[in-house]
Amino acid sequence: MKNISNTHWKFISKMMIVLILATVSSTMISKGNNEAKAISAIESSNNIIIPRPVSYEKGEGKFILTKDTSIYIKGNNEEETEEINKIAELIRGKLKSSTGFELNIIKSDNVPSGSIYLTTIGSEEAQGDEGYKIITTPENVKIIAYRPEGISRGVQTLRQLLLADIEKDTVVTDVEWSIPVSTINDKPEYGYRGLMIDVARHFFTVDEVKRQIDHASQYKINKVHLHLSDDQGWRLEIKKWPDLTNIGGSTEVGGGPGGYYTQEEFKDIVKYAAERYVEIIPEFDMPGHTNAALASYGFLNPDGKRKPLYTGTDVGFSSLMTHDEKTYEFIDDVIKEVSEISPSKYIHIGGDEADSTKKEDYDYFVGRVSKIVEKYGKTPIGWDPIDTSPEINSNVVLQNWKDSNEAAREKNMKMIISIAKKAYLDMKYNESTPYGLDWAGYIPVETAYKWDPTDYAPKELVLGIEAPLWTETISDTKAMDYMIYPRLLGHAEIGWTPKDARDWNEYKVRLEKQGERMKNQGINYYKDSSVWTSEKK
Ligand code: TNX
Repeated sequence: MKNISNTHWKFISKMMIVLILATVSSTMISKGNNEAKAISAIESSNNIIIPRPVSYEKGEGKFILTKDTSIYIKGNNEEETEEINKIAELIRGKLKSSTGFELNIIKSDNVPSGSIYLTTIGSEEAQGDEGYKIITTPENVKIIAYRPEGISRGVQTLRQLLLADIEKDTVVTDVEWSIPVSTINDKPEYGYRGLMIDVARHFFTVDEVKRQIDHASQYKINKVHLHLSDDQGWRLEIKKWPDLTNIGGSTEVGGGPGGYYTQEEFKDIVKYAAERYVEIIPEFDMPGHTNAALASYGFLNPDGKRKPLYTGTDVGFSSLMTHDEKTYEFIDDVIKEVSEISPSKYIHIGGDEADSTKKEDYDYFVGRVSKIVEKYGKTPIGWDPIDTSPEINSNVVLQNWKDSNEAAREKNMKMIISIAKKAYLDMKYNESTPYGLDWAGYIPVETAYKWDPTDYAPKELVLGIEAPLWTETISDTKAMDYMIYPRLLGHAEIGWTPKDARDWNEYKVRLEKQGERMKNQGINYYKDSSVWTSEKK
């Protein structure tokens, strides 16, 4: 100390003051910058894209799509180019119905002015499987992604950059099909963004399911979970046990004719979904929710006799026999057949509301069935309380619909968040909704938007989200649309867009603009009055 002179001290303390001031003011400046950034982000998000992209920067000018526009495609290898070709064909078809243009698809990276270019060349691994970039200049629109899947997600965004008329299925003339000059950089927060359709309570045809896949995929939903069996119906052909569908598939809630998918039809749904980069996840609900199976085969019942078919809406009254090897042989046959025709890595085994199965029997049963699924190379998914079985470990994924998932947390099980009071599409919007149930409360559009999976589970365990449509009260496309839309757009955004980038007031504006698009696609969405005022319908 004694070596430091007075002047030195003065110098040092002056420097410290300068340093402190500099730190304080730079924090203030950067705070100011952040605020400015936030505002400019809102201004520049004068797009209507749902789910909201990670970044959207608007420039000056526009790209105009004309009858002479071509779609150029090129992957890193022949196989990728072929895959991109399929995406190009899909978007060409979509654009054709409203523009009337028959765009050429050309396999080349020598891209002239006036064309669209879809490519994986020069992309970055950090974009992941689903990330993409859309660079629009007056000369070109380029979608670049690390994987063709990312290009497919980008193409869905591209649709939303064009006029809502683009969604019409009749040719619209006298409009300019332009895309604003802009750069979009985007990738999802979660890899699992699902819609569940209960085709057991009411049966829906292959075309009805495809239509829902098509509509959901435009909002980047990438999993469609089919609830294929319940008390009221068994909906997938199992060749070894044909009465499952002959008898178990022959009715539905209310006593209608029901129906089922042959294995060929199921494969057709899977293929249709895969072209849109949507994975079909099959579910057979067990050990409860099994009356349709019990009605099909006597050997599944303690007295050896078939149960009567059921067309009501009660839950919790049926159970498979959990200590009978015939049950497990039967389940093995079912899982074997479905694993052969379903490319998904997942098979959902249900596990909910097994109120007629003793807890210890339930625990044993779900453990055995999970092992069967694993034997066929698949990952089991189950509804809570599957996580509470000591036989269940982190190889199993929990689909969490009630609030509790402590056991899953303790075991480090991955989770899909489907909390009923937020994510259920069969809950009424309000007391005047003509369809749906209300046991988990009313779910207006705002409630369906204002939640996050991390409200229910630690982020590192969350695979993503899923919105289930149970169909006790839903029997046709009109009702299905009404309950799914517009709430699914909110869930899709929760799965895709980071929490910090989401805000109801800003979302509401984008959602309102999506109304015209949904209408042009013939989607019978619920026109929530907090979003669509009467003249904006
Ligand atoms: C509970 S959610 C069920 C379904 C019903 C639904 C009706 C779940 C795993 N089980 O069986 O269809 O409520 O909202």
